Amino acid sequence: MKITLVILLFFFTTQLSAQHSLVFPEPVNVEQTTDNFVFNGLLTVDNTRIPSDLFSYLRELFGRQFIHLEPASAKDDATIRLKQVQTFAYTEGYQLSVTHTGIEIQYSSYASLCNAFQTLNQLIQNPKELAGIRISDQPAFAYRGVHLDCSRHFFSIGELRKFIDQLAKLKFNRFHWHLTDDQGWRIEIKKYPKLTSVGAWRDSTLIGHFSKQPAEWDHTKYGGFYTQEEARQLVEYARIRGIEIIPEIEMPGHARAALAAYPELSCTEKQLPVAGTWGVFDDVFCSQEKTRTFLKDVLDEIIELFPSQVIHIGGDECPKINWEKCPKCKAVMTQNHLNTTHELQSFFIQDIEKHVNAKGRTIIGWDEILEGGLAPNAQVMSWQGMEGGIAAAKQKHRVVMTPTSYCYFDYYQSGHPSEPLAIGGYLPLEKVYRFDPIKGVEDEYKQYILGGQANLWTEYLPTIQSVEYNAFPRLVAMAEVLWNKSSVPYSDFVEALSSTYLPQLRNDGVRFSTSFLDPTL
Ligand code: TNX
Repeated sequence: MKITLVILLFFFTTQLSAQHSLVFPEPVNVEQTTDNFVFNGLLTVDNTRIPSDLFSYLRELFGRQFIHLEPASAKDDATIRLKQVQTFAYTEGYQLSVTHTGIEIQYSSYASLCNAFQTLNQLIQNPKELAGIRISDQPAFAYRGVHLDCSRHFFSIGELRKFIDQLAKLKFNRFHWHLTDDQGWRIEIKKYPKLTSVGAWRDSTLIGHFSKQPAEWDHTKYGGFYTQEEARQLVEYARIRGIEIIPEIEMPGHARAALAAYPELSCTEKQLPVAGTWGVFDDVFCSQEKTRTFLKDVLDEIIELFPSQVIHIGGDECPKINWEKCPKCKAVMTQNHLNTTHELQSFFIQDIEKHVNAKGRTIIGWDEILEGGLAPNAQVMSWQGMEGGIAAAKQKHRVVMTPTSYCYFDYYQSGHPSEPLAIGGYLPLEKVYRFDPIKGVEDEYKQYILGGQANLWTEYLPTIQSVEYNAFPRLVAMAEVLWNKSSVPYSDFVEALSSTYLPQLRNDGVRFSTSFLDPTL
């Protein structure tokens, strides 16, 4: 009898803890109570504790749920009571409780306050009553990122704002903005105006016309760019929502758009167009000093625009074939006693790093920056697998894990024949949910793994709707991985996703895939 009771109790408690709450990503500790708070569509808060731009955002966020968030007339009668504390081990953690007397939030920082309000917003199911609850929460990883390639296809600032709103809801805290690549340079640089007057535009004959016959091809221009003012405003927009934007300027590879604008920066100095097809191209930035000076000038303007501690300098997929044949590169090698073009790549990145470090910032690059020796303070974004990241962590470099097998959201999410054409690969929702950014990392090096990131490369994602379709719901799974290491069983996550989160996405006008619901795919 006793044993049955224990088994029953065990079953009951694990069942309870297995369920996913209303909040995505699932908070670390959730205790449901029956001490409900009854109210009437109006929540009041001491807004002197909330920066005014955050308060305006929160009013708009809650307004979408038909909740009026108002400043409390007197501090003591606020229905949301805020208390700043210094005791949380993690700066982003918070505590939130709902009782019949109202809502109490304990927070420690701006990020923590944002996270608490995102949680509260998701708890609201009806504008008259909030179920009693006690939450104490903190993220598993400090870096929770999403990358979007705005070179292969261009997305307007309005579209990016809507996207960032969705990232904020899921408590992502980094937006990696891929601004340059072979097929388009997307950020205004005052010193080099041709980067955008020439480099932001390509002939759309081949790409963008997948479904057309050659006879139907036109030669219209495709492209666009962000002005510095627009970039500044987006940085601010994201900051208010607790998200830091990390800009990426690709070097020495993926440079065809820049070289179309300034051919003298390549080894051959040949005038080539902005790339009009996908892939990896042999024409890259020459390693000569003139080119490195150009890139330093570009980075100076980028550093002015983006306050992020890290600046992404690309570093991936740089064929060395032109460097091998280039007298200017040969001279750099001789002068600096370099034996191989891999060492030359390392020299190139280290030279750029010195410049960025002198401005008080840190570089981050794709894992090819390990080749020929890692720059002394560089952080590594490990994409080809976990190995690059593990090797970098062993050298005590900070790492963001973003292996293709778990993090490439340009891959197919199901095998259904109606899936839109993708770059290849197969990454279903469940696999994302099973991602572990510290798998295979020895205990003493785990501290160097900052977190993980989902990457949205857009060769095959021509519109923001197609980006959304590939992003959701896989981003919800990634948020769970990075916030709570997927603490809830997958089947419970999926159930809650369908009943609770997908309706919210629908409500927000965000496209998403439901292919995960079909177990045969
Ligand atoms: C590899 S990941 C790339 C990108 C492509 C992507 C397509 C990385 C650093 N480079 O240039 O868009 O694959 O999946």
